[in-house]
Amino acid sequence: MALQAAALVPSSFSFAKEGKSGKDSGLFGVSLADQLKSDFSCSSLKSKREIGFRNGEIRAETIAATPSVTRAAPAGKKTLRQGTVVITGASSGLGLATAKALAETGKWHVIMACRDFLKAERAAKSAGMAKENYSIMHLDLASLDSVRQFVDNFKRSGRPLDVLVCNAAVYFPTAKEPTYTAEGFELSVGTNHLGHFLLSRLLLDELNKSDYPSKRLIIVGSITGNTNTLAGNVPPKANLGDMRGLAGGLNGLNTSSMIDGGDFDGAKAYKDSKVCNMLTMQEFHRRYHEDTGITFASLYPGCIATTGLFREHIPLFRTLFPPFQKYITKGYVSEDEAGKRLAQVVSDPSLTKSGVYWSWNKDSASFENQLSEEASDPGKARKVWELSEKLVGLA
Ligand code: NDP
Ligand code: PMR
Repeated sequence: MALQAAALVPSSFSFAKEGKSGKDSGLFGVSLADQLKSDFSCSSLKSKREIGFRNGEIRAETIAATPSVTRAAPAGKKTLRQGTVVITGASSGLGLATAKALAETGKWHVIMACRDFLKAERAAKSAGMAKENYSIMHLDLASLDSVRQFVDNFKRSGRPLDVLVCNAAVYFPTAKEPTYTAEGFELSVGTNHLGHFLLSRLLLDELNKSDYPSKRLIIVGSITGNTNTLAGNVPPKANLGDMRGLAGGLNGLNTSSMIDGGDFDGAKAYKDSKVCNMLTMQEFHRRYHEDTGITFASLYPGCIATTGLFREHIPLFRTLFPPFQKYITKGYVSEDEAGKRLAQVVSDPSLTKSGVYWSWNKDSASFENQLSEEASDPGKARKVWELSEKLVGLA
């Protein structure tokens, strides 16, 4: 049993107070049960669209249908056309479950933006998604060329962009050494943050052009990047520091592979990338919400302990993590349920508020959650934005 527990407890784990201010300080003065309760209750581009199909998109439907009216609307109301949503990393886990939830309403055409066509096609089929409700387009977030190619292909597809969901992620908890993206950025921050940063910047004008009643950009965050929670206090904790590593390009050569300039730690790199995701969402909101009306949102969908995210973890962890989350922390959520939650953030008419980090309580009701001090720091958000712009070639 000791061995089993050890698989879940990082060697440096302790509940020692960290001298954090305000929001963080309540954490250690309460029982685990109390903490668990709160954790769960806790310029537009003018380029014309080229109509027609080019390589890069596998159409699941036989006819390239123009998004269509799907339902008879109540008299006097305009009928709503089928929305188009791009979901990155829709070949498994949360992305797939969200794609399924949206596709089966018939109101959405899901573009599954995936690095592995075949896997995505098999996943869509086994999820029972109807051919006319999805397409697959190639996207490898670990290559900025691939991101740019995806954006070109998308524009050529002639589809409008109504919602973009930045969902894909990688997690390397046991890696001793960093690995890198095509451009030489540490792979987890490079994929989870920088790839999505470029993608969403390049697609912003497509979103802006959409005539859909509620256009949205959603970047998936997580509790583990938020140090105002128990989960976010499991070492190694997220911490961007002064971002000297990010400023240097995270290449592990003349600079650290870690954002804060420290030694490589795969688990920390993932959590740091999630902080970047949540900060980026807020910076988008500050810069663009008022002018564009686009809703920018992030979320923690719950602990989906069974997904491929943990594929690089030791087998013992993968065995114990689901029951630990189900029965001990009670933070567990199934892939289906998590997919419904993210689908809500995509399409629920009541979730249009911008700049929000959504979470769900035990009854699966959504609420606006509080981000940690670091993950809500406007100065850090601006700095992440400006440094990232340079790294991806936008500034
Ligand atoms: P999965 O591993 O099941 O899904 C991740 C997806 O990202 C896969 O489809 C994967 O593709 C894709 N992906 C990875 N690298 C790339 C790349 N270079 N280019 C394109 N796609 C890529 O994990 P989850 O479903 O758990 O994770 C989805 C999101 O949910 C992540 O943002 C994660 O941070 C977040 N999250 C997850 C939680 C959990 O408990 N699982 C909790 C909180 C947040 P492929 O299939 O080819 O590997
Ligand atoms: Mg965590 C409220 C308790 C809670 C929640 C909701 C999570 C979610 N975790 C909680 C508590 C704990 N975890 C505790 C007390 C421990 C020490 C035993 C613990 C350990 C732990 C590990 C080793 N937890 C983990 C790991 C991982 O490797 C996962 C991770 O950090 O991935 C980055 C993880 C997670 N815990 C979560 C969630 C959602 C994760 C998954 C990853 C994510 O944020 O996307």
